[in-house]
Amino acid sequence: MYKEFAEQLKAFDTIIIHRHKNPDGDAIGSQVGLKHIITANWPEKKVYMVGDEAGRYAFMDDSVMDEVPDEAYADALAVVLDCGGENMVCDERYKTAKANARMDHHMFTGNFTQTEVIDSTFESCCGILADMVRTLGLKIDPLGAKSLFTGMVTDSGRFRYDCVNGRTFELAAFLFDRGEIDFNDLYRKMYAEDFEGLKRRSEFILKIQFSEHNVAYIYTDATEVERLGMSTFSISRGMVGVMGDIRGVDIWVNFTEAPEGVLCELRSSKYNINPIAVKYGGGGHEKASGATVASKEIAMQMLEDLDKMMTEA
Ligand SMILES: [Mn+2]
Repeated sequence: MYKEFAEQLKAFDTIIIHRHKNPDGDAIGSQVGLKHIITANWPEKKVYMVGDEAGRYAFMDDSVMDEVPDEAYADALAVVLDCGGENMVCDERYKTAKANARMDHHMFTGNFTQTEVIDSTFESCCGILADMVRTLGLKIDPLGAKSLFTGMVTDSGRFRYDCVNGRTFELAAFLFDRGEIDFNDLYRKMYAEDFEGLKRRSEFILKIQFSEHNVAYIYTDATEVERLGMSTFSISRGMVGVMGDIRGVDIWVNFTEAPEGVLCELRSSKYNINPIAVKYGGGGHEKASGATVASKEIAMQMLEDLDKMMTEA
């Protein structure tokens, strides 16, 4: 499967790299990483990266996106990375490219490009790219290796989640030997927080509630969202983690009222909460999933379902 993907890369002079919107470390890492894999192996090719800005991952080298005119797609290969759903792609023009391809590690829910490498046994898309480089004996430059390494770290929760196995460490070592990676510097950039952010997190910690069987949850209504002056995404995705290390809590969920509905971020350290996200029209991974529901009532039903999981466990 790597061969077919690499053949596509070889066949095109222009390659435009996409990934999911609201990028995380894996999205930016795989995007920058693939760019540097391509330029290391085929320096004559034109490679572009498109999408919304890198945000808190702007510290990553070479993570500034390119402005790409529509015409550029006519003869190009568009690659979509780290993206499990069509509606999540950062720039829809991948559909207008001469050919398109996708590499991803989210649960497979259907093809939406022509050539697809999907493997949900990997912790990150960066891990799949690293495996491709190693398997096919491709070249990678130090910046590319560092980018992939960064994405592996962020998507594996610093090598902590279930999907981490011997292969993860082999590939991390493979990248480490080829990158110029200063752990301390990198981890500091990833995990250090502004004091303002720290204070904000403490506000959310004080909002934590518990269901009857110890599912932790936070509910932020629209009035509070406005008062906080934060984006609903940064509340929903950014604050779910404050519940992550509470002793005795195996499932936690962050509810945030947004114009499109109540955003639900579900997490577990032990159980597969994905079917519950799917039941409410969402998706994701076994222990990290999300959904958007129409009302607080439905969100509370979801909480009941999660609570029920705890009694069955
Ligand atoms: Mn990912």
